[in-house]
Amino acid sequence: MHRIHLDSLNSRFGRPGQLAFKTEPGSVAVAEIDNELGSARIALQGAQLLTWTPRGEKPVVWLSPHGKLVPGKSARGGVPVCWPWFGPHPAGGDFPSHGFARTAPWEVLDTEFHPDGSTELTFSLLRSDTDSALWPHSTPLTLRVRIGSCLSMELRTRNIGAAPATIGQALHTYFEISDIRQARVLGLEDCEYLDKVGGGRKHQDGPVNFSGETDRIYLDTTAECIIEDPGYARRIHVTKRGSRSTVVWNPWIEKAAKLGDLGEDGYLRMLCVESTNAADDLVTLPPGQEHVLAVEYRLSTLP
Ligand code: TA6
Repeated sequence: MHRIHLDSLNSRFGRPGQLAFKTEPGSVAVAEIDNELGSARIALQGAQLLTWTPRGEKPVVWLSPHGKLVPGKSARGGVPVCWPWFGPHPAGGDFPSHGFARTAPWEVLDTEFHPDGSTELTFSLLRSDTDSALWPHSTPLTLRVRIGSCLSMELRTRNIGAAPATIGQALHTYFEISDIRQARVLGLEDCEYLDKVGGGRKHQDGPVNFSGETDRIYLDTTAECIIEDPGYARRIHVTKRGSRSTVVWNPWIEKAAKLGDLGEDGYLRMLCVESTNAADDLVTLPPGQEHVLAVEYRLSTLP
């Protein structure tokens, strides 16, 4: 990113001691937030939140130590914004998996420094001719992120075109945990899910435990999910709005080795619980309508 652009970002939106925009050589610009309630880093590429650590806590959003930030590739970890489709494109071909928003440039629209000490940034996706070929719709996309003792995000799609637009999307969040073998996810009991590893549609009996590659789209659920982490003696609460599907993913050993960017035993330290509009939960937006996919993450202690 050009020095001038960085200087302009800092003069327009920065606040000494709370919000600064920086970039590593040959990398992308990153907003660094540090307030009394917590800290976070958000890349302007993909408006990808990279890390979030509430004050006095261990990081809650995981970032691979090997997931370098390079132009055109989303970092392994954080919160990739999957849009306007989730997973492989229905038409297949050379459409990028999980859409193009997570690797596209975004701009900062606004910042707000709240009286409670939290910091809020709003980003807007910059469209290009290449992605317009992939996505021939006029659907401005913004992401609002509020960094405090909780983390909240709102992904807003507006259809200003003349035709309906059907979107799939996800806030594809990697949570940091002490050990996947001890962790479990509550809130999805008795849900049906699409098993992307073993195939088929299955029923969830009890909490979700992990003993191998796990890649599931839970259907027709608006439930709060709770990640229980005995090693860190904490729960991570994942609440959502505007979503009726939740994805739970851990690559385990072999898939992690194939991906090659989770680091040594990285799979042990991460767990994706993704608030999505996926599978039979796609959103069809008539002209003039908008849709918000929103999440909030917070901690509580696990006795
Ligand atoms: O959300 C789970 C998933 O769809 C997995 O199947 C796996 O592909 C993961 O996303 C990561 O995808 P990525 O394209 O970021 O490597």
